[in-house]
Amino acid sequence: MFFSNFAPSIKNIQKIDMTNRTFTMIKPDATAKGYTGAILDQMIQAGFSVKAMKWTKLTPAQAGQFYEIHKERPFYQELVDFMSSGPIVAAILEKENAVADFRKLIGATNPAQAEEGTIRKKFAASVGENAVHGSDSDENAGIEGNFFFSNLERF
Ligand code: FUP
Repeated sequence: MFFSNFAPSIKNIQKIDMTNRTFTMIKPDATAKGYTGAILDQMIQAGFSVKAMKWTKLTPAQAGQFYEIHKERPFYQELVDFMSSGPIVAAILEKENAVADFRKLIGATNPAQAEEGTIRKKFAASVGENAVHGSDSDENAGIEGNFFFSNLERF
């Protein structure tokens, strides 16, 4: 019974199209301030649906691996320390044109430059502690989603 439910879907899951999906994290500053519910609500109100979600905390090694692309940047260590400092919510979200629309919804990396009404404008304190992450390409959305979720944790 168990296997008859799962066996056909294994092939389908491998073929999941990430074109309409993005990956997000609600970062430690926002979870600590109690903004998790309000941020998730804004994402859902904007038309994104949740395909995977977990409440977790990154080790410094895991945060370092996730942000490997920024390894040579001056803010890397600070970023790793911050991202491993408290719990986060990681999620895969689905919507047509997900990556671009989500970047628009969260606003500029620096909340001081973010447009009115965006998640970072409303909930972020600074460029470092900027409340949320959003993937910057379909390819990275796939990589980042795979970093957090197995095929049995996404639907
Ligand atoms: P974004 O794609 O908007 O999340 O921004 P980046 O990929 O450029 O940066 C990733 C994270 O590094 C940011 F969310 C916060 C951190 N960062 C800093 O702390 N200082 C900077 O000057 C730039 C980025």
